[in-house]
Amino acid sequence: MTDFFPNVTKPIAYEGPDSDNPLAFRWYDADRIVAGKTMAEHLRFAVCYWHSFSWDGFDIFGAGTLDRPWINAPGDPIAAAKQKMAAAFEFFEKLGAPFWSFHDRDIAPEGASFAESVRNLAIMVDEAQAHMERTGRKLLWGTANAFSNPRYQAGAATNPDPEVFAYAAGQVCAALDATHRLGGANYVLWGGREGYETLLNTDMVREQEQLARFLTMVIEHKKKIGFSGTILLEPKPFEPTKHQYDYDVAACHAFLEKFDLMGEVRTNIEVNHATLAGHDFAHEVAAAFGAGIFGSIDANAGDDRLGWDLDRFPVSVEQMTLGMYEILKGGGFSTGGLMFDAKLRRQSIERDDLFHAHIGGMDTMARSLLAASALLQDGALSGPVADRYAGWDGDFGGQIMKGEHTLSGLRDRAVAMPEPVRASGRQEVLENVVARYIERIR
Ligand code: XUL
Ligand code: CO
Repeated sequence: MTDFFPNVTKPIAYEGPDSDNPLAFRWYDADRIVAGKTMAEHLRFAVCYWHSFSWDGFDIFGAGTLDRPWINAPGDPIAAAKQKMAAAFEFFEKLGAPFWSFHDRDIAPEGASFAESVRNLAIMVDEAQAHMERTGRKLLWGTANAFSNPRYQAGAATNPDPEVFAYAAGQVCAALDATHRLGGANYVLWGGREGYETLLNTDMVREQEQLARFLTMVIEHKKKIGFSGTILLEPKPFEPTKHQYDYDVAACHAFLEKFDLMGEVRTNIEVNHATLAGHDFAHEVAAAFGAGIFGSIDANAGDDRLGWDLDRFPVSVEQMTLGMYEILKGGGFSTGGLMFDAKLRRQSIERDDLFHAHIGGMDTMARSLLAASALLQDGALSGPVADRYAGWDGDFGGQIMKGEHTLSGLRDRAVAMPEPVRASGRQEVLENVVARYIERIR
């Protein structure tokens, strides 16, 4: 057992809201029962490999800043990858998050050829399997990095060159096989560079047809190998390309409907991607449940002023309560969970900062779960919403929806009727209700 985190000598424990211990949970109490399930069962926390273990703090303006001795550790690339994995599993275990997630290239170095990359991945999947058996950690999802290598400069599935499509297909096949071997609960396809910069060089209709063909092949392969996890698309409106095809949940829904892929694929909603698309997090969750394609969550956040993907750990209980409320209302997670696709600020250079970030994120989500669950159980919001639509449950509203009235019939009726009576939308009352539930969490 390695000791990359010597300051954390025992697993992070729940100590309650009055604790001042920075290395303890104040709200996340894994075994506490909330609405019939433990907090751990509701929240299904996962740590991501890439931001936490493969990123040293570099940005487009400068080199890495973070103390990450497991990155580029001495020895050959496989020995270095094994050191990194040892650090990751030491962290997962000490934090007490039950799940993790990875891209193929996070855990295994890309080789000089495709065949070597596949061999590297197989070695590291064996290594991961041993760590998972030893520590009891589980895989929330795996994915392929089909966007970093220059070969993917013009996309993977949506590349104008079928040779690149074929290479990406091979890579995703290997990553899906790896996810299956590790018992992954889901497999994610985030668009990466599946989008475009300018219509001057792009055939958008053709590229989306290619994307559908690719996804169809992924589904076929999933069935062929007997992978029982869920295939998830992760919407994002832009970055890295100017126009990403999987813009938001609505765009993914239209895409799945158009190419007859409904029922096979769901969505992995990232909070910061929702806000970049001009939506609230809660909106995207509600849209996904409405369309029957809710899958999982990347639990990070942006910044009110900055219009790029900041991947901050979640700190706003209000924002997350509204999202958790929609998740619980929709029935909660099945194969999905809350995955911290979140990274530290570049000046948070100490290894222990990784613990502080995750503890804060897990406590924020646990508090949000408690508030959301109480709101739901008391019908604090559903009651007023039902009242607001009561007319549609009555005889007249029911007749309209059953198609028993025509446009001209309603015109004749309007001629004979007084002006409809308006009712208050009561938004501020309801905002105060939410605030009260958050204040009262214990
Ligand atoms: C990129 C992003 C990815 C996906 C996995 O914005 O969120 O990390 O979650 O490829
Ligand atoms: Co993400």
